[in-house]
Amino acid sequence: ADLFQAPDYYNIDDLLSDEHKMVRDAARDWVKREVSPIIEDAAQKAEFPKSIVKGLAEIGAFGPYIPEEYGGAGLDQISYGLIMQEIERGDSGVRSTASVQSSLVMYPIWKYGSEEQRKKYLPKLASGEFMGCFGLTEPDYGSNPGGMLTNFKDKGDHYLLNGAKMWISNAPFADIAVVWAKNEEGRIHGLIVERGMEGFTTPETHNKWSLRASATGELIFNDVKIPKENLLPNKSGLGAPLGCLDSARFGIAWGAIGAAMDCYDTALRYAKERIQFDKPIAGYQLQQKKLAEMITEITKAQLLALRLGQLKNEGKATTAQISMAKRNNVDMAIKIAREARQILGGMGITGEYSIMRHMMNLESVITYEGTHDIHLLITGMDITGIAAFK
Ligand code: TGC
Ligand code: FAD
Repeated sequence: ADLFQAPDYYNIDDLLSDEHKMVRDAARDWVKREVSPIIEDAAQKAEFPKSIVKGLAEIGAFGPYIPEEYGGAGLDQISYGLIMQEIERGDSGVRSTASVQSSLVMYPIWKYGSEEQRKKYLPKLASGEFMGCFGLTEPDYGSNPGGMLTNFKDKGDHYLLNGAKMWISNAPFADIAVVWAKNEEGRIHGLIVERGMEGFTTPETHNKWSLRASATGELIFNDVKIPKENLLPNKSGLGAPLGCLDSARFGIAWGAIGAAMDCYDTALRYAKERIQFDKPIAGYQLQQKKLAEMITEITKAQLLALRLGQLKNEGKATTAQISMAKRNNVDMAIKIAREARQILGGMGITGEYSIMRHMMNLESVITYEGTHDIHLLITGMDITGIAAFK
């Protein structure tokens, strides 16, 4: 892994600014130094490596595009994407932590929060002093979050929150949770719930075969008193959480490229060194087909992500365009992981190489932030004008 060469078959670097390359290279070096050496062990032990939180903050992974006045890195969307790509080259679980902190916790506080909320939370989230999580999914409402049951009642000087969220990344250690719940009229609002509030617990989800280096848990609210100033005042309705997902899905479209690059790089190197029947297996057509298709798909995914980044910078990227990139790029990465694993033969199933870990991680990535199917239906709705969800 220390010799990682990032494929750039179409000289995409020429389309990046000096700042993009600087940000990307800083993230790449940090992942090489701080993540790659420890991540296999963390995944085997099913532990989130908390020691890397400070480094994630230093490379700008917490709120890359949040303005500097709130502690963010003040970068553009392509820089955000490149940081996610480099982190996910290390591990999708680490990228999940960064995605959640940036797009699902900092973004809603920045976009939908009051000035007091921004000042109170954003700088601490940017520095990693506070870690956050995002509670949308419930046991009975995954792809269909609009049906959520979690609710809050107005009790005069506070709200009373009840319900449960499931599959929440970062939940077991998060200091704050951005939670989506319905008011008495059934309108969805975002609430900032803090660890320590009475009636709020975050049990960890065990026995995952995927994203093992990321901590996942539930959020349980049992008559939790929420101060009124913790409601996000500036947007409500399902569109509020879906707006956060647009930003997180954009980061995942880039992140998946990183996982794919690492699998390709590992498989290419192995194929050139591994001798069977007296020559390197890279010299056999069957293995070349796999490798040639991998670099083709990575290149297409890079161009899709870059164009999406340009649109996002101009404020023009649509939800459906983001869905297409998330769906295509994650599917590309999981297929490459499966092929790359085979190129390594038996060695491919061990933790000596990163491929099997990427492959298992990507099984979550293809499901969370909208499943592969849901993103297809979003494209279908966009081109036909007919929603086929229900
Ligand atoms: P629908 O009727 O289409 O929309 C409801 C309202 O929302 C508006 N809207 C949006 N607004 C802003 N941004 C968007 N992207 C929006 N998409 C829709 C829409 O205009 C409407 O507004 P209004 O004013 O008319 O009420 O909603 P629907 O219930 O039919 O659902 C559509 C569907 C299926 C696409 C949506 O529910 C969906 O995307 N489902 C997938 C759920 C999902 O992605 N969950 C992810 C949970 S978080 C997570 O997984 C984190 S993983 C950790 C990590 O990131 O690493
Ligand atoms: P379901 O919605 O029950 O889907 C099951 C199957 O049915 C899928 O194949 C789906 O594509 C299909 N399906 C559903 N509806 C339709 C339809 N209309 N037409 C055709 N097929 C359909 N959520 C958060 O809120 N915050 C988090 O931080 C978070 N982190 C996660 C971390 C991990 C490791 C995982 C695995 C999930 C996480 N999630 C999180 C939840 C994630 O977003 C959901 O798992 C996802 O949205 C799918 O919901 P579900 O698991 O309930 O599956």
